Amino acid sequence: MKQLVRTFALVFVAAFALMILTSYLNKSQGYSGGNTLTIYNWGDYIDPDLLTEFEEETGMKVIYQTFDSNEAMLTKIEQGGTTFDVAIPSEYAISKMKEENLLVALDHSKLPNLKNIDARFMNLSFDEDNKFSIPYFWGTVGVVFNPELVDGLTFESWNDLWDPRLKNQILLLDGAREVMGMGLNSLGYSLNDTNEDHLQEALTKLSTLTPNVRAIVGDEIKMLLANEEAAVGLVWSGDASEIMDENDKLDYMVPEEGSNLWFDNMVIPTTARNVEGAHQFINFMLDPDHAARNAEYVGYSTPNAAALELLPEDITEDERFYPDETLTGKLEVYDNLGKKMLSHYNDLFLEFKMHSK
Ligand code: SPD
Repeated sequence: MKQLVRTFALVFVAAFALMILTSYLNKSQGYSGGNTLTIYNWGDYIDPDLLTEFEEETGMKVIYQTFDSNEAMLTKIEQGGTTFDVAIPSEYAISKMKEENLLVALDHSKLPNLKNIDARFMNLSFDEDNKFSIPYFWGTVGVVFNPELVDGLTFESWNDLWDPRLKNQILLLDGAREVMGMGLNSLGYSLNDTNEDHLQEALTKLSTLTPNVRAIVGDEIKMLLANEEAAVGLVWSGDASEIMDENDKLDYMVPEEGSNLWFDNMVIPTTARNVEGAHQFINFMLDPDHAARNAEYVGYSTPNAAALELLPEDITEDERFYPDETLTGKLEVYDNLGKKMLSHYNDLFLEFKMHSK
């Protein structure tokens, strides 16, 4: 009898340990299902109160994971073994995911709040008819600078960043397309250029920037610039807006040669376990009040026309963050350059990073 009780206790303990381990692995690897919803988003890109409200409203449990580049997000989803229900990639990554059949076609009848999105952000070339993706935030790539720390320098051109007075004063966001794009644009080339001579020229030009580069960093770029640890940063517009909220001495500009106009959209990857819940979440984020609060919290520009009505005018009328179509018309959206060329851009960026150390 004692032996039986001991065996039973052992089996019980083993089963309990297995349950805890499985639940830990599921959470850390992005597995979901049942009444959970797993969201995969950029870091610092949602008001956490909205996640709590969504859980309270729907009874679903949200598992939330973050990434810091489209490339990292793509690799993780492509390699499988995860069950992200919602992800928020940028346009060229969406185009690549479509090509690789990694996206679920959306049921628009479950997204009544889609009517709130400004027509300007719908039916874009990377996803016509928004069959697979729904606008979340949009913006530009540009330069944030602290006029008090730049020795009278003004910024109009990408080439201003090469001024020797900026020695060790520039922080760069850690993005292959953004940094390579800056090199290409500074030479007058397109940020979608695939000509090998132009790419090598851009790399050589970027390597001459290294004396001015203090560091290549992730989301901490906001804190470093707001705390005046460096004078200049290559950033996404929404990060600039957040930095300038923290420190109003700073300013943001988009260089005259041109730059990137980007769109981050919500998608449902084919690995989703909770497609119904994913639609509910997307519709929740499209609600004007939720979208406005999210935009105010993260500092990025909302494509939600009804949410714009709820935001203060000093936000919506700031043309640095809500540029009109005359400016955006001059900017370039990243093309999906294909697997080989995207990985070549990454390799060139890695080479530049090695020079910058
Ligand atoms: N910290 C949130 C960053 C989100 C930026 N997305 C921009 C992507 C541009 N390709």
